[in-house]
Amino acid sequence: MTQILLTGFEPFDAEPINPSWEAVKALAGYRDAVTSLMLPCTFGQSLQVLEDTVRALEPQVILAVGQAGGRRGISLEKVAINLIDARIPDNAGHQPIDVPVNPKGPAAYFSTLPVKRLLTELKANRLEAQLSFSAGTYVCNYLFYGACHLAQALPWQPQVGFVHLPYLPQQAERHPGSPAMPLAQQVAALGCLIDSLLAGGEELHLSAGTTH
Ligand code: PCA
Repeated sequence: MTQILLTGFEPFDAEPINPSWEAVKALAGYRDAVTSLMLPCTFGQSLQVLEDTVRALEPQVILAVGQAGGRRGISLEKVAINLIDARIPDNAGHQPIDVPVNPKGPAAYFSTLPVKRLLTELKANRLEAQLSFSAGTYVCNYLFYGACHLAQALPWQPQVGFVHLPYLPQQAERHPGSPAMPLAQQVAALGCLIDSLLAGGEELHLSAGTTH
């Protein structure tokens, strides 16, 4: 049975809530495949907790999720870069600037999930979504890069992907002009991604113009 490790982050940046953990929590045990894990929004510790869990659980898929306030719809991240450039301190008060995630690692990793196929499935379910070519330079990109670096060195080579979620409606009220998506839709989107990962299938090599 395929095991999927689904991670979300604790709230950060003075928000009382993080949609990633709210949605990930709602999917614990989904299709007997999902293990939900909350990660601290800190450099260092977030990746350590992920690595410990991956080694214990040996999942075939690591799907990490985070909040991207201000974005519209679901962002399927294609690229993790080897750079930390923190806009604000993390939840432990650390704010690294211009340092690599891993000094010995490559400049970037690509997601090993079939992101274009996943995008077409989200759209077929009338869920607003797009590919993204930047997961930022904060804790989410750090975790995504670290998970990719870890996975390629593990004997069973789990697939790794990252999804950014927009604000929930109650958060957007405090950020005028920011798009929002109800929690039920965010949960449905992650459920749709898990269903299609469990169903399997190859990546679709459509042009970006077709999938955007
Ligand atoms: N979003 C932040 C870190 C935690 C989260 O949910 C980011 O995009 O880096």
